[in-house]
Amino acid sequence: MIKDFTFALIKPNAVKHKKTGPILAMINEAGFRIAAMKMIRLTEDQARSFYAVHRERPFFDELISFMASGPVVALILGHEDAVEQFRELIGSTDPLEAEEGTIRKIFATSVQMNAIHGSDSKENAVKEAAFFFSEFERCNE
Ligand code: DAT
Ligand code: MG
Repeated sequence: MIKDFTFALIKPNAVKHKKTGPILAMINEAGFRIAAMKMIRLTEDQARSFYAVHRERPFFDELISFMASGPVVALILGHEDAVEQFRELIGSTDPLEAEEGTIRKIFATSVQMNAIHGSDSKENAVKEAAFFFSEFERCNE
């Protein structure tokens, strides 16, 4: 089984605006290995489960309808220190605060529509990857 990995989700705004390819190119160029990938449209219930930790936040309902508004691309990405390295590649949650050259700086259109999700811990990477992928759907080569 792949040991050091993170989970990523290219969000509906980026998929809709044909940024999947450019974002995948940045991920590959940064040295991440794609171990699993699929395009899927989340139901609102699935989006609510995925973002359950934020259910008390004022932006939760809007976040859920956005995440269920169109297809997303789910990814398991292998790399040394995958979680930390990937959070660096995507940049801060708010694109106005994201560093130059990061995925969110380039592709986010707002805090909510910030183009991509990246797990915030190893524990959450394991949980989020299991939410989207069975073992059979992962390429561990
Ligand atoms: P991150 O995606 O950087 O881990 P988070 O876990 O704090 O950020 O929030 C999850 C998502 O919720 C984030 O990608 C976009 C949305 N969000 C966060 N803060 C927000 C805010 N102040 N207004 C609207 N949406 C927000
Ligand atoms: Mg988060």
